[in-house]
Amino acid sequence: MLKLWGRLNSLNVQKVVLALEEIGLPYERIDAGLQFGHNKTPEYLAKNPMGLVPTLEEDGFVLWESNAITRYLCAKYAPGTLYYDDLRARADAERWMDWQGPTLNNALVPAFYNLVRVAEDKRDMAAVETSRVKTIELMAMFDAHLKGRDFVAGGQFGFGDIGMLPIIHRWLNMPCTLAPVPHAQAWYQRLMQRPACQRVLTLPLS
Ligand SMILES: N[C@@H](CCC(=O)N[C@@H](CS)C(=O)NCC(=O)O)C(=O)O
Repeated sequence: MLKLWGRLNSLNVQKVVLALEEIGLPYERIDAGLQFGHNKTPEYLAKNPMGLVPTLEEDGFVLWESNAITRYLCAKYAPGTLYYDDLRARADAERWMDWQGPTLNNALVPAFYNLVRVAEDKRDMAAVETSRVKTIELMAMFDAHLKGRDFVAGGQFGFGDIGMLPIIHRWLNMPCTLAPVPHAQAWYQRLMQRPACQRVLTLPLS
């Protein structure tokens, strides 16, 4: 059986769980990271030298990096559906997915961390504001991309949507003032009709 290490409040873990749930694969998820620990033990580091979550193991094959795991699962278990046959659709989705981590998430982290994980009297509100403004700017780019598209790669739901949903869920539920993103909002509502998305994105931000 597939084994996945990672806590469910991590957006990188959420991507992989969404892929597993959308595909309908049986898997075991073991809580790891932050309050659960385990990710710095020698046993875990032997699988994932970064000591981060998620990590997937499939019959002795170990993979880390959430985007790589998500794409691997979709390519292996959902070719032609979650894993687009069309090379341009695939590249388009990969682009947004790869932009999400180093660009969008890096912009969002200071606001998320301070507003969600830091006690009110210890928050760096200047960092929150810089982060909020930068994320709004980046979200406008994703919103413009979704204009006239039902899904990230066009007309077909696939791994690009899975890769983007957790961070958009986080942003749209942030306790701060957001700018309107009507196309991203409509896409988010469309995805949240899906039973797998409803099952995975249930926890409040933490
Ligand atoms: N690029 C990596 C980033 C992994 C990462 O930063 N994971 C975070 C959670 S989102 C983590 O493990 N943090 C330490 C912890 O949870 O203890 C990926 O996409 O898998």
